Amino acid sequence: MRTSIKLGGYALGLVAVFGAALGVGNLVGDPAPVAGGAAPAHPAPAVGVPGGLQVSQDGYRLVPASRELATGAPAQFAFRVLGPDGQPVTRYTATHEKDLHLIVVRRDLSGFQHVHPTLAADGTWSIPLRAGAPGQYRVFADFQPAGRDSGLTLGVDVPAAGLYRPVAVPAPAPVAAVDGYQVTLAGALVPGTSSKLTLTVTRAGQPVTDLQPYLGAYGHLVALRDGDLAYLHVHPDEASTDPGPAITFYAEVPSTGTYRLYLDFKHGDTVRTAEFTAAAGTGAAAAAPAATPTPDHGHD
Ligand SMILES: [Cu+2]
Repeated sequence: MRTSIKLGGYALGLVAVFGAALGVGNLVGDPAPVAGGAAPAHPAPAVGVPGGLQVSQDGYRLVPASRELATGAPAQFAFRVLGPDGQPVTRYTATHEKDLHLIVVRRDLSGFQHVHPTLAADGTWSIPLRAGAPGQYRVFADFQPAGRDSGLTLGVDVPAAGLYRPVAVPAPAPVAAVDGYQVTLAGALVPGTSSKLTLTVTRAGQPVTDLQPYLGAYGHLVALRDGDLAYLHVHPDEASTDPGPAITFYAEVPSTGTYRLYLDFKHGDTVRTAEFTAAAGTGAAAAAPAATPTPDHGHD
C-alpha cells in the first residue's frame, strides 16, 4: 500500500514538472530546453543537425537535372541550387577555394569522389561523372550562397542503373594505403566535441614532407556517418602549416557510431584519397576493435 502511494506522488510530481516546462515553452515560443533543476523535456543536441541529410534546407533546394549516374563512359551530370526565391543561385562565396564542392559516394560508403563542377551563367552546375559501379548514390553539394554567413550541405539520392552488389564497410583501422602511400590516423572521435585528428603521410617508409597545397590546405577531409551518410564538418587546423608529413583536422561528430573518413591530399601533382573507418565513442571504447559478440545474453 505504502509503495503505491509513493509511486502515485512521484507520478504527480513528474506531470507537474512536465506541465511547467510545456507552459514556459509555449510562452516564449521556443522548443529549447527549460533552464532549471528539472530534467529538460527536450534535451538540445550537443551539435546541430548534421549536414547532407536533407535535399532542402533554409529555403535552398538541390535539384538534379540528371536522373542517374553513368557507369560506362563519363556522362555530364548537371544540377542547380534553387534559392528561397525559387530562382537558381548564381552567386556564391568560395569556401576552401571553390564555390561548390560536389561529393559523390555510394550509399554503402564506397566509390567516393570529390569533384568541382562548372557553373553556367543560368545557375546550372555540370561536370562529367562516372560511377564506378551500379547502386544508389548520395550526391552532396557543399556551398555558401553569396550574402549568407554560413555554408550549407544539401544531399540527394541519384541511382546508377545495374545490379547492385553492396560491400561491407571496412572494419576500423588506423592505417590506409593508397597508390604506394601509407596514411596513419591518430586521434579519437568523441561525440559532442571538436576532436583533433592527425593524419600522417608516408611513402616507402619515409615521411612525405613536400605535400602540395590542395583547396587551401595540405589536405581536405570529409567524414560521413555509416547508416545515414550524415556529412560532417571537418576543419583543417589553421595553425599547422608544415607540408607534411602530418595534417591536422578538427572533426565534430554528432553521435556515437561508425564513420568513414576520406582524406584528399596532393603530392607529385596528383590528388589521392586515403579512406578510414573510425568508431566514435567514449575513451578506450572508441579505439578498441569491434567487440566480439557476446555468445549468450541469457534467457531469463
Ligand atoms: Cu571540393
